[in-house]
Amino acid sequence: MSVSWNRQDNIALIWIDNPPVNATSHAVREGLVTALAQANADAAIEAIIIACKGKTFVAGADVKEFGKPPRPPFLNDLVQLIEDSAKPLVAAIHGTALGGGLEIALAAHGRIASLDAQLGLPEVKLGIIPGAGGTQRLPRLIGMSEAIDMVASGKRISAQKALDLGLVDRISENDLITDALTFAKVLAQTEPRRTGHVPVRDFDKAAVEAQIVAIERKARGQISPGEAARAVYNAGNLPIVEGLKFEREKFLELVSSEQALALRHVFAAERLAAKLPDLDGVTPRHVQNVGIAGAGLMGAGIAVAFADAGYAIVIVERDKQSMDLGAKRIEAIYDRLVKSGRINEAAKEERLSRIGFHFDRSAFAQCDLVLEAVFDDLDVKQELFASLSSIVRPDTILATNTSYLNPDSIASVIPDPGRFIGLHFFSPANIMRLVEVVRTKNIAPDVLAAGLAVTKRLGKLGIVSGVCEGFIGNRLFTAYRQQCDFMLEDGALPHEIDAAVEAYGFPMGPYAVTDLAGLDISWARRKRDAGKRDPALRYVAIADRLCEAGRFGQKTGKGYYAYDGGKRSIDPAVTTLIEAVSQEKNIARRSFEQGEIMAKIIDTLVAEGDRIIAEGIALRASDIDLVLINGYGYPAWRGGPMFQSGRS
Ligand code: 3H9
Repeated sequence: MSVSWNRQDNIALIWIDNPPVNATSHAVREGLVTALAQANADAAIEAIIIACKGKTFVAGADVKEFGKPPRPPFLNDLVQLIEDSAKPLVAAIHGTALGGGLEIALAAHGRIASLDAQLGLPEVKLGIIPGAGGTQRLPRLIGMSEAIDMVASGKRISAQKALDLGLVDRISENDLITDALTFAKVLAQTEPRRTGHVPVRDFDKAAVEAQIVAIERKARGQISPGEAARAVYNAGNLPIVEGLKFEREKFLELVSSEQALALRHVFAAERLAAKLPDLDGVTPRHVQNVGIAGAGLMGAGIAVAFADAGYAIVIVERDKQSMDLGAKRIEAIYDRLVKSGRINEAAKEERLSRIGFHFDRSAFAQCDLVLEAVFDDLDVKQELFASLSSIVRPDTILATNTSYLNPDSIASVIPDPGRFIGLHFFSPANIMRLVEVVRTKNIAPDVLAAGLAVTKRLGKLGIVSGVCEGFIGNRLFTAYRQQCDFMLEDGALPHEIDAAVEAYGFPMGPYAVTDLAGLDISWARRKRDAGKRDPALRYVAIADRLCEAGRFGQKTGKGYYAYDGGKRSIDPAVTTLIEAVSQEKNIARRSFEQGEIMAKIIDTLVAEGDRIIAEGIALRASDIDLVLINGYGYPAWRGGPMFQSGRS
C-alpha cells in the first residue's frame, strides 16, 4: 500500500510510502484521494497530517510516468482537493519536498519542516514548469520576486530559509510527527488558511519584468526558466483559476518538448552513471578524514569542496610559506562565499575549523584518503606517493588529481596499487560539478566505489573513466579544439566560431575560453611533445604563432582577441596572422555558416565519443554527454552530442 492512514488522538495521519523518493506515482495519487475523502468523512477527525515514510517527503511527480498518457486522478486535481479539504491539513516535511511534493505542501493549510529539510521546485531542470499549482501558490506565500527566483532557478532552499520566507510555518527540531500533531491541533481550532485565497503581496512590476528578461537571457536557449518565471508572474496579474489553467497548459506543452526529452535523458543518465555492473553489492571503503597534498589553486578548491561536505581535512604544503599562502587562498574563497550571501560567517568559521594546515607529511597518518594536487610532474608525484606509503595506514586510499599524467605510472611506486585512484577535479574545484573517477589498472572494487561515494557526498557528479591521455573530458575537448582550429585554417575566424558555439547554448566559445585560461601552458606542452607528434597528421600552427607574438590571452591584453581596457574586440592582426597560416599551406579560405560549424563540432565529439567507448575508457554513451555538460558547458537542454546523434 503506497498510502495508508491511521488516527492519533483526533488527527488523521496520512502516510505516503512509495520508495525510493515517494514520487506521486498513480497509486499514490489514487491512495491520497481515497484517504482524504475518508479522513474528511470521519466525524471524529479534527485535522489531517500528510507525512512520508522513508528518507524523504515527496520528491516530485514520478518522472517515469512522463511521456506516457496521463492517468487520473491528476496531481493538479489532487492538490486542489488538499487545498479544499474541509478539515485543516498539515504537511509534515522531512528530507526533500520537491516539485509535485512541494506543490502538495503548498496546498496544505500549514507546513512544518524538520531542520534538515530542503524545499524546491526543480521542474525547470527537467525542461518543464511546475504543473500542480506551484507557480500560483508559491508567490502567495513568499512574494513575487522570491518565487520567480526559486521557480526559474529550480534551486532548493533550507528549512530555515523557507521559514524566513514564510514558505513553512514551523520548524521541528525534535520529532517531526510529534510536532506536526501539536501544530495540527492548533490549526484544528481555526479556519483553514487556503493558500490559493491568499492575495499576492504588492510588488514592483518593472523590477519583476526586468528580472524575467534577465532570466531568459541567462537561460541561453533553454525555454523552461523563462516560461516558469512568466507563469509565476501571472499570479500577480490573473485570478488564480486562470493562472492555474495557463500553468497546466504550459506544463502539458513542455512535458513533450524536445528540451524536456533531452533533460530527462540527462536526469536518467546521471543516475545511471553511478551504477557500475562490477560494483554491484560492493561496500565503498570508508572515508571521513581526508588529506590533501598541495594548497595551490586546485588544492584549495578541493579542500573547500571537502570542507563544505562535512569532511575533516588535513592539508600539507611543502613549507611554512606555501602553507600560509594556501590558508589565505582558502580563506579568500570563503570570504567570497560570505560576501555573495551563499554562506554566513558562522558557516565559514565552522568549515575552516575542520581544515588543518601542516608542512609535515606525517600529518596524513590518520587519513582515510590522501589526494594530491601538486605540480603535474611525474617525478614530483611519484616522490610524494612513495613517501606516503610509509606514513599512512595500509588501507588508506591514495588519489591523484592529475589531468594528463598516467595514474598507473604514478601508482607504480607504491607497494599496493589496488588502493590508488584518480580523482580528476575541474577548476574551480569547489564549484565545478564534474569529477572524473579514474579506474586505475589494479584498483580494488571498494576503492573505486569509494571514489563514487565521495564524489556523491561532495554533491558532485562522478563519471568513471579508464586511463588514457586526457581521460574522457580533456580527450573530447582536445578533439573539439582541434576541429575548431581546422575550421580557422580553412576560412572561419575565432569570433565566428565562438558566435556559433555560443548561439548553440555554450556559455563561451572556444577562443574566448582559451584567452581566459591563457595560451602559454598548452604551448609549453606542445613544445615539450613536439618530438612525439606524427608529422603525417594535420597540425595547425595558429596558436603557436599567437604565443610567439606574446599573445597569451587576456592576462597579456591580447590573444585570439584584443582586450583594450579589458573589453574583448576582434583584432585585425589576428585575422592577418590566421590568413598567413592558411596561405602557407595553400588553403583557399572559404566561409562557414553557423550551422556547418556546429555540425562539424558535433560530428567530431560523436566520433571521439565512439572511440572512447570502443576503447572501454567510458562505460556508456550517456557518460560522454554528462562529461561535456558538466565539465565543458555543453547545453544540458540539448542532451549532449551522443543523445543528439541517437546513441544515448
Ligand atoms: C514534477 O514534480 C512535476 C510537477 O510539478 C507536476 C506534475 C503534474 N520520479 O537521485 P537519487 C529515483 S517533476 C521517479 O540517486 P538521492 C531515481 O531515478 C519532478 N523516480 O537519490 C533513483 O532510482 P534508481 C520534480 C525518481 O538520494 C532513486 O530515485 N522533482 C524521482 O541522491 C534515487 O535517486 C525532481 O526533479 C522522481 N521524481 O537524491 C526531483 N526522483 O535508483 C528529482 C528520483 O532506480 N530527484 N527518483 O535509478 C532528486 O532530485 C533526487 O532524486 C533526490 C534524492 C534529491 C530526491
